[in-house]
Amino acid sequence: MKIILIVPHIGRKSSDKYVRTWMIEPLPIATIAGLTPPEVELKFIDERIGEKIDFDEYADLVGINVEAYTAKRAYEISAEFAKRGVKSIIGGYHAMLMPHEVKQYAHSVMKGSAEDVWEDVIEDCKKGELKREYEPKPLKEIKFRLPRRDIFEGKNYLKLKCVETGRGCPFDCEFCSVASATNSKFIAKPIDLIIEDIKQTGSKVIFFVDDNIVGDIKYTKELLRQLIPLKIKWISQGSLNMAEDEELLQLMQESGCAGILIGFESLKKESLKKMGKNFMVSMIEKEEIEGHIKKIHSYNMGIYGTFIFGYDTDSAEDFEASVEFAIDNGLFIGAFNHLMPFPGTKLYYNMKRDGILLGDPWWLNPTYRFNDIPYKTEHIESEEIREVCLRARRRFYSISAIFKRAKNRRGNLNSIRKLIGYFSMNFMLRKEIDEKDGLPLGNDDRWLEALFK
Ligand code: B12
Ligand code: SF4
Repeated sequence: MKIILIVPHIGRKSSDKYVRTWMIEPLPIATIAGLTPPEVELKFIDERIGEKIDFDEYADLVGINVEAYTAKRAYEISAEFAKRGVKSIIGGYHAMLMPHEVKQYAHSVMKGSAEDVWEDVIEDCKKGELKREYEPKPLKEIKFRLPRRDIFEGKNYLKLKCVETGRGCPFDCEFCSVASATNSKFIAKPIDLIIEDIKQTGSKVIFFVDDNIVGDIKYTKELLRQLIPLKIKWISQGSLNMAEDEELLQLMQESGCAGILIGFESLKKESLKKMGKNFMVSMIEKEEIEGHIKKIHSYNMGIYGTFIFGYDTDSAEDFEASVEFAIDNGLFIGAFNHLMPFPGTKLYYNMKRDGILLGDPWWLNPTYRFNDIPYKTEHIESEEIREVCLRARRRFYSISAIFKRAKNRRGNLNSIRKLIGYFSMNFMLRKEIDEKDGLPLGNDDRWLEALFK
């Protein structure tokens, strides 16, 4: 039996060149490979790194990973294989959140985590009895297995290896796909399995892809203690309340934390309340944010800050103030995104209810372009939201701001490796601002045009 696994690209601006960015091994694929019995032949194609799909290649089944931005391309791929009589199964965040839509474009949909279910898919496929949908096990019942990274052999990825220490997130931010897909549930992986996984990567540079590595502080501390002997460098994502626990910060530093992504999202209490980020509200009330940032930097950890703009409580001046705040506080890198109604999130359904979505479903709309604002608001024009975000990115990644932020030596330049990382990432992201802007989704819109007539 032969299965082809595919990660689609988002889209192409002109000719057939895809914007290359963050060339990291995709963990969902290594995870599926780890669940596949050894007698099944697996092939993996990653369109994002420029690999081409040969639709005439023999396969018993095609497995496609899907996110909102790649949905259009995933459906195109599925349709091409279907023309040749090859069945496809689609899984990933968009499949978890919009299974009814995915089912229209694929033979089968995986509605959640593949652990303990992928084996059934293979057996059903062998018997020619592939089901239209596969239900996941509840998160707490999942039996995690080791991912198989030999599937990436011969591919030109960054040295950074992805490792997962848990799945889901206990928080409930209105705009977040993870919160909706996991129903605000979180499950930690067994520490032994994580350690074994890190060792088998053979790498000393790890990206813990968890949404909040400090979600369960007691567990995190135990994990960090066990990471110390491995002498790795790692990055991850976490909430700002980590700064309230010195022992935690100490352990993060000792275990090799080089930097952490923190979702600040906004510096306005009203907007944070709307998002459901209530723990940040009290930090703003107590004026603790800058102190917390300094504390994290003092442990030699850089900060990747993310900010969101577009709530009706936000003004352009507020967002400009957030950019200056990010520059003044010496953040390593930053993301300045507009509020985005990702399909299946609370925000999406609220906007749908209020009748403010534009071109819905935007992710399939032939006229949609990366960075377009697919909703209208009363207080600010959609085009202005887009402009404000672009301006914010250009200001944050301006040469003067890159050098100003570099003055934060403890957070950004405390080793030669970090110095190289700081300048290369900042200049890469600076270049990416205009490359990604206006990117059409998918390859070919003809087959979708009828849907929007
Ligand atoms: C790591 C990561 C990245 C890395 C990607 C590295 C890589 N090459 O994979 C980077 C930083 C590059 C990245 C970029 C982006 N990301 Co990202 N990312 C993540 C993150 C944090 C972890 C993904 C992961 O590895 N999970 C671990 C794996 C094992 O779990 P899993 O993906 O759920 O997979 C399981 C199931 O879904 C299922 N499954 C998955 N695929 C398939 C396929 C088949 C065939 C089957 C059967 C099953 C199946 O089985 C798996 C095992 O159980 C997720 C959030 C999250 N917690 O998952 C966001 C997330 C996927 N990203 C997201 C977004 C929006 C983006 C960007 C668009 C951000 C931006 N504005 O630029 C870009 C787009 C990237 C692209 N497509 O080109 C959103 C997607 C939302 C959505 N509804 O689509 C997420 C969910 C974050 C969020 N909070 O909303 N991302
Ligand atoms: S935005 Fe971050 S903290 Fe909020 S629910 Fe999503 S993953 Fe959790």
